[in-house]
Amino acid sequence: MSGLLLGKTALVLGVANRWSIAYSIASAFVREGAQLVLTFQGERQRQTVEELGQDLKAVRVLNCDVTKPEELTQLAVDLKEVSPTLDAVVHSIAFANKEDLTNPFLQTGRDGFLLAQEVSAYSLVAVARTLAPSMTEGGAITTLTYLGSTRVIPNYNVMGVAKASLEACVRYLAAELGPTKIRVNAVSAGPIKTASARAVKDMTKNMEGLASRAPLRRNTDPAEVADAVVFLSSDLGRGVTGNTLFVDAGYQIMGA
Ligand code: NAD
Ligand code: IMJ
Repeated sequence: MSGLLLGKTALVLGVANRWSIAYSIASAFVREGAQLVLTFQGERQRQTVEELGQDLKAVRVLNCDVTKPEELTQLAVDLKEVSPTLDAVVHSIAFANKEDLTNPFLQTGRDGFLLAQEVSAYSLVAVARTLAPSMTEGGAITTLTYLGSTRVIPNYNVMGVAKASLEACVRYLAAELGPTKIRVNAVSAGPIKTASARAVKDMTKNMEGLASRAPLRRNTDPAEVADAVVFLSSDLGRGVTGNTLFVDAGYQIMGA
């Protein structure tokens, strides 16, 4: 441990299981000395995330469905009990209806479009508005995005549009929160086999092709995504805000 986050309190939203990118981030945060708080999405996830929280030595595990304003308000109240100030927030949350990730994009209905935007993009704004007042010493808000925001990736569809929106939210939030020394960034991860990616058709085959074309000739390890989030959340990242940092073995630079 090098203690990059010693003395800092960090909130990580989006741990569902051991394979979640948020779990790798939480684990790296603890390694670097942060006091960790986790959230789970509704009672169905409570037991699993509480157990993971114990393994990680999280100081608190709290309920928060980001589509419920009252749960966000309560989260801010409960966090105050843990620590008077909050230093780092990680938003590792996305959702779209399964059919909108398989049907042609043209068939995306209004409800599915709005659901993807609400959970995957607007929730960052809601989280920032609710928690920024607790970040009295400044701090960092970091979210997770994917290349499908700027390139057409088969089946990513409505999620690609939501990620484009998320990345724009990062820039507008960074501009407004900068004066209070709160930085806002996104990390764009290469494909990782999590619950949110396993359902994708031909994922294993696509990841093999991708590894063969990426400059580093391999896929993305969640631990290296986590270390990038540590960097952004630590004092080392003090000059970086409003950015999207690619942690994808270099894949996104390639033209062919
Ligand atoms: P995951 O399924 O482990 O995590 C997604 C999380 O979103 C879950 O914990 C789920 O509970 C949470 N969530 C969904 N709706 C919610 C709501 N209403 N309220 C609160 N939480 C809610 O999958 P993951 O791959 O770890 O995804 C985390 C983030 O990383 C997502 O934003 C995803 O788009 C992004 N990402 C994933 C990959 C990949 O290949 N796995 C690549 C780039 C970016
Ligand atoms: C998701 C769909 C299509 C292609 C995809 C992905 N590729 C990758 C992902 C190529 C890497 C994973 N990803 C980056 C995501 O952001 C996933 C989001 C997601 C996944 C699901 C699956 C189950 C479900 N709803 C989802 N909502 C969002 O019901």
